[in-house]
Amino acid sequence: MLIRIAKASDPASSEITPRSVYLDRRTFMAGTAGFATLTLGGCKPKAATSSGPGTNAKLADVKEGYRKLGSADTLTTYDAVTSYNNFYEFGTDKEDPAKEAHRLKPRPWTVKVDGLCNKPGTIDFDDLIKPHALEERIFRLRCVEGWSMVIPWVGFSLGDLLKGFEPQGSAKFVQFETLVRPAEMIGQKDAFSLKWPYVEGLRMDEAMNPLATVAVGLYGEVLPNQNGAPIRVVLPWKYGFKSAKSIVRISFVEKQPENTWKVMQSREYGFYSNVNPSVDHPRWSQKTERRIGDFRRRDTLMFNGYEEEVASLYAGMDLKKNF
Ligand SMILES: Nc1nc2c(c(=O)[nH]1)N[C@H]1C(S)=C(S)[C@@H](COP(=O)(O)O)O[C@H]1N2
Ligand SMILES: [Mo]
Repeated sequence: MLIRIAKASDPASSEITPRSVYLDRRTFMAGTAGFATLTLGGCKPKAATSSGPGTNAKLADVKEGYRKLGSADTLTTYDAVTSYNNFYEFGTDKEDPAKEAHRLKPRPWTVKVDGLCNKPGTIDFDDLIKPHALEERIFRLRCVEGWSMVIPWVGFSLGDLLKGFEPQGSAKFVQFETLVRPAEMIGQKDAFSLKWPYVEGLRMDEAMNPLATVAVGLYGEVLPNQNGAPIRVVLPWKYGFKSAKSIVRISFVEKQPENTWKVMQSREYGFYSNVNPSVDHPRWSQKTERRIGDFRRRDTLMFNGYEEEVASLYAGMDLKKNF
């Protein structure tokens, strides 16, 4: 079986915390860090992850993971998270992935692991996930286009996944590759779109940072196709395009790998792509952003607000040159 789906013996949805309480609880928890167990109205709320509002299968046994948010951060609605997407494999409009991604078959799914590691192979998705406890991790997502969301992902540390393949000392970077299957990904038939497969990469120490996440779900449910089913990465301190979706290959390499948007327009997109309000995109400022669901723009934060967690990765680097 895959990532454990809730059993019939689990509480019926009518017994589960109503969505309004779930969201209130999130607002209430804003500003608190770590893994504290909080209470609401004197009773312990049920696991938030048992109350996903969508129609995908629920994920069972999801623990509370990272959830440090600012006082002005509230969860973006499930509807917005799943209907306003960038996933060019399904088309270039924000509405295209939600409309077209139903063709994608996220099972069976294998991930090929190769390059500089002791345990390469082609691994079935279920076997890949099995050794890892699932956590709900709530992160801001900042797109380079100037909009942002707050998303409750379900997943685990990318570092834990990668360590299982025993990367060698010579592996300085890791590259991710997305599925190419034009019959299911109709945006791949568009000759004027990106070059396929979509590829992305990280320096090894970035990939090992505890915030680097493998996501297999959101809002307590199996990842919707439009969000990168069945497996994607989430790098919350980087612009959204670094977080490659529907991954089929992970390669350990010595040299800095290519990444799709840099290949397309190297003047506009770099390899590091850390959220940085003081480095403008050539065609637009990165100083502010619009949180989907909000009216006003807000200031963009250095490293998307995760400076404390990741700044040391870039000590001594000129982030204006290495954007
Ligand atoms: N394979 C692939 N991954 C991708 C993209 C894409 O077009 N193809 N778009 C990226 C961009 S630009 C963003 S902002 C995020 C959006 O993730 P979401 O739709 O789940 O919010 O996915 C990223 N991952
Ligand atoms: Mo993006």
